[in-house]
Amino acid sequence: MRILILGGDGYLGWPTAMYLSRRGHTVAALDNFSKRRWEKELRVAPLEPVLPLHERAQLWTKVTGREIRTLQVDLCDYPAVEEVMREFSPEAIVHYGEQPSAPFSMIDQRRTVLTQNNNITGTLNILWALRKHAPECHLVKLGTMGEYGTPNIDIEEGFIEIEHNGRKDVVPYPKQPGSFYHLSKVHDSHNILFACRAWKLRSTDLNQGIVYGIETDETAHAEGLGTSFHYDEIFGTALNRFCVQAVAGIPLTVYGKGKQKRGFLNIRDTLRCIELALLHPPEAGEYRVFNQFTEIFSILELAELVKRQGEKLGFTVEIQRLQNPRVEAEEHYYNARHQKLVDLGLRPNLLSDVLIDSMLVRIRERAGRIRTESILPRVCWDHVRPSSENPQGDGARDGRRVATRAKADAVPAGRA
Ligand code: USQ
Repeated sequence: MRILILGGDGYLGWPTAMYLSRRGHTVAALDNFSKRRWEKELRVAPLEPVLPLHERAQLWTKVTGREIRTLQVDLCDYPAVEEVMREFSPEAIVHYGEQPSAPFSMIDQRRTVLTQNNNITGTLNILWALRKHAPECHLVKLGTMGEYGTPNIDIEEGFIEIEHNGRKDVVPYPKQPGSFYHLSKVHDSHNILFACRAWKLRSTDLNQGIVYGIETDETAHAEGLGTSFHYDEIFGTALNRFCVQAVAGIPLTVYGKGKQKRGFLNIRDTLRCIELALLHPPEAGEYRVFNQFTEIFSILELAELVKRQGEKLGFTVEIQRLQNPRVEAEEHYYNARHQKLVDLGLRPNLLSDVLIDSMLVRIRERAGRIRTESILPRVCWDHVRPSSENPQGDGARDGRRVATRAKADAVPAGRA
């Protein structure tokens, strides 16, 4: 298949490009490298240095003899998107090309607008370009389990049958996301559903859970093929962050009660899920949703797993419950269906002590690169901290609350 990976420079985009290239597909990896710019702006960096995309692609060719084309294109630049569609003529697109962080989207007005403009405009441009130049192409779009929020009923895969005043219908599952980032994915989902219906496009929306892990078979192929593994408060996610914190000797940052439950999956399973979606495309006009995760954990359960394994390796690991910087339910019902990818053949790599051990060992080898100052959460959902761009923060509106919060930032709510 001719497959275009959007966001090919990212944590998941680059491993996906190699994985699909190794399986004989013709792969092009596209990116505008904006995440590298945002990293500099926010003074955060991946744990391991990440070679420029074209250098990683050259290295890949050197060690495997296979080619991954690289393209620098901004998805918000419609003529450029059209040009790629015409010229590469993809049979499938894997779309990771969005601003991926919830905390980033909550920093300030500029980042909220940037996140939604960038994500929604990019996806709309792809839909229009597909309509005009590649209407048969299968769009595999990375959505998020966070689109659903944490409702007090079972979460279905995309759609739910409801009965109302004696009549029944199957409708998109209600969305109650928890950040402007997660909302951007909700808006994408609606736009894609409509484009499939109106223009007979075909798409799989993968509502993915939180991905963990540093290594895949392909990143391990040669030094220099590694991916962008983050542990900072902006781009790092729960389990990856906890492993780095354990190595750095920083108490694990559990937000609030830690009873928030989420779906998780190994980075290797992300790649397999993408492949399964590609190998089983939907019909023309079909929009389908797969919930892409393999296990549900509470945040505290994960922290406890990392603590146990870390201590076995000789680290001193404490768990610290911080005042929650987010506005979210800290204790709730959570039961989400995730059957469709299993039906297509997914055999999950479940989270094991061995996997956590191997992450901790690998992180220990790079411990000197950990920027400890980027770990504690400073972005709060319900107030803006003063910054150089916004010296007053929310202070003018509610000085007392900012003062209380600022003092509480990164201060423990209690020890678990
Ligand atoms: N959390 C902590 N401590 C931390 C980091 C996070 O307790 O140090 C908690 C958060 O409060 C939240 C949960 O862990 O309740 C998940 O947070 P996260 O930062 O690991 O993940 P999230 O912001 O939800 O976003 C990540 C990815 C995003 C993807 C999403 C899948 O950044 O791209 O869409 O996971 S999901 O969460 O299923 O929507």
